[in-house]
Amino acid sequence: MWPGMALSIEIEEVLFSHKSKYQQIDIFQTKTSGKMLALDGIIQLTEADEFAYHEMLVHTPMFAHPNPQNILVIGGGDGGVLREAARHDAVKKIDFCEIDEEVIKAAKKYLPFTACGFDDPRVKIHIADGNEFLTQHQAVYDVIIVDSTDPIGPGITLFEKPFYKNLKKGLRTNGLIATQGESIFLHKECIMNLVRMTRELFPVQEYANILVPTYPGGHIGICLGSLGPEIKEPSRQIPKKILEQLKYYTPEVHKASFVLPGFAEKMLGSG
Ligand code: SPM
Repeated sequence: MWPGMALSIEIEEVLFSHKSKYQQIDIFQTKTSGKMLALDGIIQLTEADEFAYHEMLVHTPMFAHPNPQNILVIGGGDGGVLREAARHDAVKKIDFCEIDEEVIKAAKKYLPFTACGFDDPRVKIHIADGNEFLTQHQAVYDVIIVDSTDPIGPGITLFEKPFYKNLKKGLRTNGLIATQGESIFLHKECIMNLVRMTRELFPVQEYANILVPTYPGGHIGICLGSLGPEIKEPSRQIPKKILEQLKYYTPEVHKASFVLPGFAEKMLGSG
């Protein structure tokens, strides 16, 4: 995924190591970044900076939507996205679809800081393939959030057009999607493809950038599509109760995350 580059994080202890039906799952105690989850050797989160990714992937689409009630989360068995989505009082139901039950089990045991939303009464867990799940759930959701791994291994179909078509079909009027959007420096082809697919399907499409030091390149993006609401600004006041709980997302950061460096703006300008 990033030829010629490596990211090293000093490990103090291996807490969990297991090969599931789908992937190698490892949880480490790091020296300076707290606990860390890796899937197939790729860092998914560290305790030190997971808030940046999870807050932005969730609150950007959730605050762009005027009244998000029915939510679907695909992937993200660590529970970080669920934790953030559950902060919204408007939410009535969260379907959580994860292919690998073993990730959920390991997160509940070793990553309680992300795996804290599974018992919320609004959450229904589905152990299933996200794409197949969507074929049976059409016109249901206000916001769909895809917290995928990279486009290798079990997550590969989540970067393909049939999946994006199904995401659109899963939405109600005025619905939005937000998907893991890789790195503007490291994955140009992949991002251009994501943006092109989203633009072909959605009247509104945007790409946001987030600072996350423990992802390669120190950043990661979100690809967003909307059937109606504008995305680049929150559509409503952010409740004080939520703002006080957050460490990265603010209404100003929401807007600023869409201001991309010149080369990326040019790259994505025409899709
Ligand atoms: N809930 C955490 C799961 C994280 N999902 C995204 C992981 C992406 C890992 N690769 C990042 C590469 C960025 N250039």
